[in-house]
Amino acid sequence: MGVLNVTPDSFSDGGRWLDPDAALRHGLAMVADGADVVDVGGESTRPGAEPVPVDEELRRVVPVIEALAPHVRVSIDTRTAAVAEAALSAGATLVNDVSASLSAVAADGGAGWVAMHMQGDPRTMQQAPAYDDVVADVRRFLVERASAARDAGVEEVWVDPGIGFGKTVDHNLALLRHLADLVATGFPVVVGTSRKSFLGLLTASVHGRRAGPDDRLEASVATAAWAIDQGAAMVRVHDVGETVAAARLLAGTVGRA
Ligand code: HH2
Repeated sequence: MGVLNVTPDSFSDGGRWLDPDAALRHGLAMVADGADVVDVGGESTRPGAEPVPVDEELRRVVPVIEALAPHVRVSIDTRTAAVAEAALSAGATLVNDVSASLSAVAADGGAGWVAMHMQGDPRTMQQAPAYDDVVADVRRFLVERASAARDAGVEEVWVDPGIGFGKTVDHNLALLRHLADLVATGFPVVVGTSRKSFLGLLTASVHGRRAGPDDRLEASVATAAWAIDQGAAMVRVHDVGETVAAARLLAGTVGRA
């Protein structure tokens, strides 16, 4: 899943794809690089981000979805029902839902649904994240939401631990280390580590400085490869070509039976 943020303020690519033509070109480039899905988002959910008015979110994403949908499967990355509905009408077939609350929209529209775990909301989620047992708590939440969605008629339900959404570095690492627990639920798992700030902190111990978003490629690819190896069915990434190359390398060498 390639990330296409049509926003002025996303943490790593804010402002780069705000122009619809530039967004379309970048989406098609990710397809050429091997993306099976392009995830279009019109609202940043980085820590501290403020909500975007619905009209503005629609203005950003709908033209880009209409232009991309004939070429590739499109998912809509939103927390807002009206935006998810409009995106499905424009040609998206997957609702990527960081709020894990829009399953009814997916059911009504005959679309797939990604339920992601988030503690709190983007404005405040990194202030003091706390869990009894992060792996068990996230798993329980996702199985509850995913099972309810399936019972309500959503045929394609994915789960995502929500790396960086109300989690400390240790929480993120525990979720990655125990990804197999989530895979064992039987729901296909999506993982998004790409360029996230915990990678900057991890590489600080290697490089002696904290890496910025554009300097987290190796850590992004390494953690995506780890997720795939642990059984994730999809990884959400900015750097599609590099990630696909790494995944193919592993599948064709180490992973070959
Ligand atoms: N992460 C982000 C946004 N959407 N969706 C899923 N399913 N999983 C994720 O981990 C995930 C997500 C945040 O990353 P990004 O879109 O690059 O940044 P921003 O929220 O600033 O636009």
